[in-house]
Amino acid sequence: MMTIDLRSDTVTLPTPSMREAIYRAELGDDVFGEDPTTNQLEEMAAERMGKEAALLVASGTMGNLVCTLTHCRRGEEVILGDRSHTFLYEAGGMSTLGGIHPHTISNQPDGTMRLEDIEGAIRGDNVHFPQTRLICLENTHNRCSGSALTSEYIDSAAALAKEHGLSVHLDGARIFNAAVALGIDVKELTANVDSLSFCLSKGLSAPVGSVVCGSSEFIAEARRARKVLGGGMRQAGVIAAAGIKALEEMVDRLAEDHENARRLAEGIASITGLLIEPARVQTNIVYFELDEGRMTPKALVTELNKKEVKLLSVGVRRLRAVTHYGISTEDIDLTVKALGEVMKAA
Ligand code: TLP
Repeated sequence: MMTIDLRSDTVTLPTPSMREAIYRAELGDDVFGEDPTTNQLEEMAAERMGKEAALLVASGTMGNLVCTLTHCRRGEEVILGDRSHTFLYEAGGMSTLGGIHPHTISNQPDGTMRLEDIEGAIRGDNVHFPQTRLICLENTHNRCSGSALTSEYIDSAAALAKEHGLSVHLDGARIFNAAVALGIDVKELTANVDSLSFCLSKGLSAPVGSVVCGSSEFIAEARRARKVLGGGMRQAGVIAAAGIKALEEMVDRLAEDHENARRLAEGIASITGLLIEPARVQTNIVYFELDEGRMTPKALVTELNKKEVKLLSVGVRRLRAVTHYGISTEDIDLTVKALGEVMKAA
């Protein structure tokens, strides 16, 4: 029996066509700018995102950090959501390595930050304050049910930033999930941000890599920041080759993952002792809670493991399941069945 691994879309393995492309990739030294496959991926990514240039980096974490270091100097401040991945799960990179001050404001359940909260957080010209430089958005918003931020919201946050002379960075780790869920071209979500980073290695199934996009001038500086972080890779084409296939072949199928996530959410809603609002599930991330007084999420995870289903426990009562390439409708039904059995026995 195959394990149904719903811990994350990061567990996806490269597709056969990616493996073939990796094998056949034309290679060179990318630190000299001579890896043709990396150059091709970067051009393709920039074009897809409607930006002048792009840069391949090792991970989403590195992408966000490279961008933050490029936008801000030591002692400057970034406004970001209190449930953002950058604030919660990137080891405090901006302060550890950049001396950059994170200023968190509340994320709303739909992943946005209220514009009035952002405006209220922007520092005035006063010697006591760090200087605000950057606003970070996240789309889809991982901790906020994988919700998709609309282009209208992003554009209004960007207009506010512009009014105050600030830049906007978008953590677009799952930006294609947002575009597919909203039924729009991804460019509509990126048009007014100054930089963005998106992941090849999540729902798009490539084994490694993220891409940072922005103006040519920004990317030239970002290249230096990547080098500082030890991220200048040599025959990076072995990574880029899979990334090209990810962009060519894996974007449209994300709709399947969204359908499976909705099916899972509805299944969970039918199980006594599990709490979920299925309407919140717009993309491939499903959060749900255990009713009070029931087993702990860790115990639930252990029991499910015995039935070859893997989920992530992410809080006192909260769990997460993420759908992805390789997970079928049948797997979802088996997961709902396993959850029902475990809850019945609890
Ligand atoms: N998210 C991972 C874990 O770190 C939680 C996951 O399984 O969801 N931005 C967002 C919105 C992310 O969800 C992630 C990874 C990243 C950035 C970082 O990407 P990597 O793991 O490539 O450094």
